[in-house]
Amino acid sequence: MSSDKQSQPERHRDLLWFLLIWVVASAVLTPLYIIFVPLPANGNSNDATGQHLDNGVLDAVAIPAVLLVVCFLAYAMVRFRQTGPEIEEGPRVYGHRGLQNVWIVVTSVLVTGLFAFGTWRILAPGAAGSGQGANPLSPASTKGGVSPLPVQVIGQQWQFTYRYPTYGGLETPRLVLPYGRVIEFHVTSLDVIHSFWAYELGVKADANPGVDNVAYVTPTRPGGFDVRCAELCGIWHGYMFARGRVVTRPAFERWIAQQKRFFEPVTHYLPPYSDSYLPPPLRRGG
Ligand SMILES: [Cu+2]
Repeated sequence: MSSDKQSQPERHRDLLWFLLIWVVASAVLTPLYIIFVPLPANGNSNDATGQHLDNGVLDAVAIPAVLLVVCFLAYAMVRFRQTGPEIEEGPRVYGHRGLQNVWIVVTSVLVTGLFAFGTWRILAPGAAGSGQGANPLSPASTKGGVSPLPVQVIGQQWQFTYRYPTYGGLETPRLVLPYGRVIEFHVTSLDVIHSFWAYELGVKADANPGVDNVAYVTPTRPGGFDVRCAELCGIWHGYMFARGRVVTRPAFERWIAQQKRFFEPVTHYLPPYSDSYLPPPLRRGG
């Protein structure tokens, strides 16, 4: 049936059916997607939980918009399919004031809303805009006056090592963190560009030589997490991964004491703790 033969009530019925299908599909599929496609592991840290919220908000806006297009195409293909031997062209449409107004208002509200949400999320305490990065614009917020635990992440071809400046500048190839405390990562590199990516904690920070890149995270429960390099850094980049652990505070103190004993014979060969280190000349692209 071609739509120029449709009466006004028929058109309204089609519109109502289409809207009903779209609303039901959105109401069912949007929560299913948000619940079953979580990115990254929700609940492991304040960052991971925040990213889960951000993804959820974006999904809640994007999925109904995609379904609007898909449902419209599907409805038109089923409802207005022509079966006869002769294909009739439908009537031409020359704009529709009401529809245009709805389109402008809805898209403006969506974009303005996402802009406001994004601005709030980037300036909120602990968010990407508060005290993080190589040259932070705003000071970091510290919770309840407890000072953060600084942990330096040093990238080099092809592994990460970690220094704990408040524990005598101890350097170790393993990353262990206490939970419930603000961790202040200082990410840098000894040679080429790397990227420190602690997936389950929701942390990803560039590791560049000569740069002190700050990233905060508060692990919120014990467990393991993957550490990967997320920046192509040479032939063994793909093997630059390790496993980190989040543990209780007493377990963390025991681990630190054990690491200090283990590395004690070599610790005095290390340079003093610094924001960044100058690599030997041969490793500066030599
Ligand atoms: Cu790499």
